[in-house]
Amino acid sequence: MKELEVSLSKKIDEFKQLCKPESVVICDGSKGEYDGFIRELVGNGIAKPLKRKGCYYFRSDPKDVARVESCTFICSKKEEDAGPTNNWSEPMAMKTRLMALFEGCMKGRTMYVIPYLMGPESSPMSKVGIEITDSLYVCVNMYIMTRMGKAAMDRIDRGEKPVIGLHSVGMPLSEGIKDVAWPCNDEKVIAHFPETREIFSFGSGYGGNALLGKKCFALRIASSMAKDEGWLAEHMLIIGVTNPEGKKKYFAAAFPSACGKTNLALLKSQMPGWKVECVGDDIAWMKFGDDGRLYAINPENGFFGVAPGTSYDTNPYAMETIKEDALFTNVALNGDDVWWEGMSKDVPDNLINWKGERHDKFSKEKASHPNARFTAKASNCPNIDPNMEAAEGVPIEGIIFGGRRASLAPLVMEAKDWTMGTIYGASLCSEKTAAAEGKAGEMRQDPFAMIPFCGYNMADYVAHWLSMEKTGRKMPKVFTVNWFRKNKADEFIWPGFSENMRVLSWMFDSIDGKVEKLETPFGSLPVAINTKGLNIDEKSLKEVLTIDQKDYKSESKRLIDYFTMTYGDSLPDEVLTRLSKNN
Ligand code: O2Y
Ligand code: MN
Repeated sequence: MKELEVSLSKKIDEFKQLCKPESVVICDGSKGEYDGFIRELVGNGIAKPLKRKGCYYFRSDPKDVARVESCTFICSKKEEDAGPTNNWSEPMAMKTRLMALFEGCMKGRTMYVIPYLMGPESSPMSKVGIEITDSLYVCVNMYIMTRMGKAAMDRIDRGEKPVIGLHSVGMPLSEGIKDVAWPCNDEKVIAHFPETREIFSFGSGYGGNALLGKKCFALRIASSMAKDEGWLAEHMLIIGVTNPEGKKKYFAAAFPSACGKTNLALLKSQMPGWKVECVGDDIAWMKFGDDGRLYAINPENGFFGVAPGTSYDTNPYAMETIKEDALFTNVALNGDDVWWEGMSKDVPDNLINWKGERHDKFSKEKASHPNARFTAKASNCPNIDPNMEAAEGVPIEGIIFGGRRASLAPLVMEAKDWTMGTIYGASLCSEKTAAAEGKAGEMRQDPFAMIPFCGYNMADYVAHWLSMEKTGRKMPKVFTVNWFRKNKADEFIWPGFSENMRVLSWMFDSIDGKVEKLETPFGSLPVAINTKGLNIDEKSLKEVLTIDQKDYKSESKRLIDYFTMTYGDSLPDEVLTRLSKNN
């Protein structure tokens, strides 16, 4: 690796003075380096080799198991720029707090400098980042999740300015302090400075809190960049759908958590002639090209997927992806293999649960944590799209917004125009499951599935979406979907999973003007979808494909109240005017 660029090496020196590590390692992102890091993690007893080739097992501290939204801040100069749905801190006040936390926080540890690229190597839409961390677990995960090392350094050498993130687990090894397998701190802060494009993360070593390329850079900081530069950074999967004639269209889709995003991204079609290929499962960066079409790249290079619920029945491609060279965190151990709820019908004997204790298979306790994860390279995935690395990205013809609603929302509905499509995104909401915090059935509004990830004011974000429509642009068609409609007996009406291919095929044909639609003021509904070979009765099909217009009018009113209460008069007038027409 070449000498570090001057301002970057000054910054690293500054962080070194602050954090006082024992040593500094500049990562080159090579396979040899990764293998060395893994050997060190195994040698220290932090990682356990599994019988799956190249796979390793990690167990976190039980107090550090998920993203910490309450400790996540947007530190813009003006509070209104963070908006009512983000925690805000005045930048100087947050910097003062951070300097105190980071002072000496890496004592006795190594400071790793990780240069990484978000997006394909040759894409002008890709961006560089530097993560400075004291966690080797972060290093090996970043190796899988990003393009780490040379690709990023080359760009920095050519003058590209990286987004710099400082991360510490927040447990200095001062004299007499013994290290633990998963160091962390009870005090956690994940702070974003959108105006200076900086990230500081303290106290957690887990997932989105610590792998700074993901939610912190690719969504919170990137959404702010995208607003300034006229593009979109979205919490969306990207898929390519091919029909039996070999014609292909790309879709991007936003879903709140626990609504089947990875399952749709990795869908294995059972419909003759139809195929789905995956460009990305979580994040899309999208920009209009000179030809007026919207192009998307996946900034990530791997999947950080939820393990529980994943099986050969629900997601065979995910199971294939994690057969080799994957990392597993907080799942259960089954001898020298892994196990989680939903992987098999029967719970194996002699499991060790995610906390390292013997699992009583007859108890109500879960053996794996509900947020247990696998980390795997996208290139391991059998349905990875051949254009994942395309410099120009893939052309998006359809955008899908999906929620989880037991009633009201139909299986699929198409917006008449971009404004209505933007309203579909802004209205996204999800009913909580029994497993989630809060009362089951309780609704959480999650506009664009971006509530935890928007780096600025959500009202401005809606305005940014509306501003995307310009003369000469070929706007993608926008759809709303709901796989989770229930009948009076509280049973899911639609089978979901691979059967969602039928809905994708309807959207595909609708874009080509090949389907008959029922027009309503709220959107266009299918007159029919392909149900050949599907075990669903006429009444249920009708229920899931139609809407009650009276209920939809009340829903428009509810949305107006929610928008007005949350955003006051800062939401674009167009949204409320359009909704008012419909109530
Ligand atoms: O960071 C975590 O612990 C889980 S959050 C996450 C991870 C991967 C993809 N998406 C999410 C999310 O919360 O949307
Ligand atoms: Mn996500």
